[in-house]
Amino acid sequence: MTQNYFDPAIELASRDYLHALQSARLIKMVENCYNNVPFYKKKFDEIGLLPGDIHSIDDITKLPFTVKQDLRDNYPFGLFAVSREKLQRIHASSGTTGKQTVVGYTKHDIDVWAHGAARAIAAAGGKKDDYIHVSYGYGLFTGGLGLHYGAELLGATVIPVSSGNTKRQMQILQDFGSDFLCCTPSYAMYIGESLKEAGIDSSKLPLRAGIFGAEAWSENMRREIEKSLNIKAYDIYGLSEIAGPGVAYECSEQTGMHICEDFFYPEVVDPKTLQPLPDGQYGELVFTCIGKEALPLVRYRTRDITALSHEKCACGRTLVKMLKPKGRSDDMLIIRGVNVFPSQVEHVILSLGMEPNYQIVVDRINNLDVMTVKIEMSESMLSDSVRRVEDQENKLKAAMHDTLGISAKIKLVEPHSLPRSEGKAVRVIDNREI
Ligand code: DLL
Repeated sequence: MTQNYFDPAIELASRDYLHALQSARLIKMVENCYNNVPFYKKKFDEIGLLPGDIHSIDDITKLPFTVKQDLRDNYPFGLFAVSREKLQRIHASSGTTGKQTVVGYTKHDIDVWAHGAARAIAAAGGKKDDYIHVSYGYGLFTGGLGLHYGAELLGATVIPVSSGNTKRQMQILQDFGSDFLCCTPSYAMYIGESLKEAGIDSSKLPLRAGIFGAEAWSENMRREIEKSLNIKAYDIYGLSEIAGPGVAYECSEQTGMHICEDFFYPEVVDPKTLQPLPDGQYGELVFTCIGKEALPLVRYRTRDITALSHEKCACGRTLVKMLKPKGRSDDMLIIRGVNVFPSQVEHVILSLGMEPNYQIVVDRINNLDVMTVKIEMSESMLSDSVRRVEDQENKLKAAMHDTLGISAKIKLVEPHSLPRSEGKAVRVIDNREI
């Protein structure tokens, strides 16, 4: 397969070259933090660290961690390292609890971010003559504008549809002949479902590929999307604190996402001991923004659970890969003392041939946690006998118990009765008051 690179000098660079680049950038970044962000000066002073103590990227573990609460405590602009006239854009995270986290970009930072997104589109096979249909939300959320700037930098044609109004999305897919669809995987599923309902044959559309991220999704879900939209589905990762979509992206191999480690230096640490973990071991992903001006975060704990791989990739890229995130440490539910990730529940549902339209409801009844998984039946199941539906419920119950180690109530519900999402899906309703 032909490989597509946007920045071959970086994407194919030797590890020695990357090490030197990362070292030089880390030294500069630490100076910037010390001189321009009082929060970091105080943190460094507290542990007796001077910028001169950092000689290379190998010294990264001397630096303290930053967490989301630090951004909240310094809301809205307290961690910015540049004055107002240098700021070009503000975004904010889509967090559902507490104050939103506000992030800022200089012109240079927007360019850095656009490079990540352009690399992602190119790695998925996007070219200058492609129509890139962007259905991520535009606004404070980084999805829409992130892919938009990436597509423009690549030289492709952007169709900035934004999210919502699925009928219009379908019309544009047909009439404009979009080549690439960019949205959350749950919205891609919904668009696929809506096309089918409208009697539109997706194999007749020019659509070739999709770039889906902003939430965890499984390999099974990838297969579902690829089938229903008749495309190749690529993963893209990012978070507003670090830049936005394009911090990491999948190549033709689809075996993990290459990290733009020339700008965002990754580590995976044990969430309890905070000690770095070797390749292949799952832990919490941590980023240091070695190439950004306005918000140079030091060892930012993302809460995302993944593992790194430096194995040679068949696509030729030397950039380290992060494996598909398993979820977030703060998405993890603790049910009767057992750790449960929504992604595990999704895996069970898909492995039994059902579609990933589900919702997890957790209640506390008589001091006991009760987990109910509502799953939509397919249209064809509706005509099944009660016996067959019960059989399927029992199979799901047994498989949930095997995978999660705890029992769950299973409730098969009517097709289309659970809410659909145009952005990130809401999978969990936790009614416990803890
Ligand atoms: O979701 C940025 C983005 C937009 C990424 C469009 C990809 C595509 P935030 O709203 O700040 O930014 O949310 C960041 O979303 O820490 C992860 O928990 C999750 N996330 C993002 N991409 C993926 C992915 C955007 N590919 C948070 N797989 C992150 C799993 C993802 N989780």
